[in-house]
Amino acid sequence: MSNEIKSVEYGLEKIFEGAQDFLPLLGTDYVEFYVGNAKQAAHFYKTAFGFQSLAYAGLETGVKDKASYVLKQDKIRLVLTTALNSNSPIGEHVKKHGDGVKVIALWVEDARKSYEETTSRGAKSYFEPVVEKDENGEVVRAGIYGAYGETVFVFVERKNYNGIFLPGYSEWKSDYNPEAVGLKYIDHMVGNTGWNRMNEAVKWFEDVMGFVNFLSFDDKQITTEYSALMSKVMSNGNGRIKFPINEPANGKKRSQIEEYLDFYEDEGVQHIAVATDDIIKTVTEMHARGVEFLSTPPQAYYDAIPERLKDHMSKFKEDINELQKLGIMIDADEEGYLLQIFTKPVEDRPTLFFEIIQRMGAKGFGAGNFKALFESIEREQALRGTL
Ligand code: TYF
Ligand code: FE
Repeated sequence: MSNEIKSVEYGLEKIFEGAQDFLPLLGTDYVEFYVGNAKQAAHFYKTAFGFQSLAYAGLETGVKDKASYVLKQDKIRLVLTTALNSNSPIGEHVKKHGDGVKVIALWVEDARKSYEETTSRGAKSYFEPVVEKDENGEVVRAGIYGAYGETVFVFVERKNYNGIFLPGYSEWKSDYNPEAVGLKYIDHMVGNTGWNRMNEAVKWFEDVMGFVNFLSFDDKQITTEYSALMSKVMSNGNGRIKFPINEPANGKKRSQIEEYLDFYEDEGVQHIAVATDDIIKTVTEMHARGVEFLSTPPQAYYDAIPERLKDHMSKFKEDINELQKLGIMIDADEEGYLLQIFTKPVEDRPTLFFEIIQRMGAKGFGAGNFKALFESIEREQALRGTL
């Protein structure tokens, strides 16, 4: 299936040749979750995902209405925030959605300009540029509402800030420091939109953010016996930031996207894909720490791998048996291959989950794995009675 999808047609180099990127992005700065109990969520991400304690803001640091724990692993920063009283927008968010991603923070050279360029193109303001200072320097931030649900984007300009995270946060020194599991950076973050909403979200990314649609999968490509969905991958100018967007499609049974929309009670972030350069080591370690992954694809899936890898087989370093034992999936495109695996949802509501991905040259999203992946998700849906 992956052979049918030609990323070259949408080559970013071509699209951006001569064009001006009005929103240059340096990377993902942090991802902030609104959760019911940030202390316990932080413990989970440290223990199970190997994140390290970085910073804290809450009662002890003079913040009265919320507590935030900041975790770090290589280039990834997660912020887990909870409300400290009942009349908080954070609590409202959790009441409606359960735990989930609220803020996608993007690292920029110029937060004011990012805010002006996007709001002048139609973005709705979340908050105007604010300058935050402490003895370690200055940070400028500004926020806009995003393309789906209540998810927002915050632009972060770090000037020459050399504090631990942001002004207002203290260093979080903990005696409990489980080792990292090899997660390196955020490869992509996927959003689920409602019925017939994907193309509006795509247009928002094009018009407001200057992104391009560099891969598309229709419901004929993404279908199983039971359910279907559509997906378009949006990328920024330098190709570093990618936001795929899904929408449910009609099938015999309930699409996993519909299940998400029903339980999140809104559009929102569906999965965060994090990169590793040793997926076998990372996944073995996460398993040992209690992370639950989707069930392993059937034998026939693994039997077909040498055929799928064809030209890349000579470069293929991993032991297929070892990958199979862990349930890791393999896909290839023109440029190379990739290894990926998906966790079960990390909350009681079947909403947000994680993907662990190792790219060995491939720039795609594992289209060749979609069928096996969605069948695995459907097995979970069946257990929940939500298929
Ligand atoms: O990000 C992607 O496109 C892949 C595949 O509901 C995927 O990780 C697509 C849709 C979905 C789950 C995974
Ligand atoms: Fe993904």
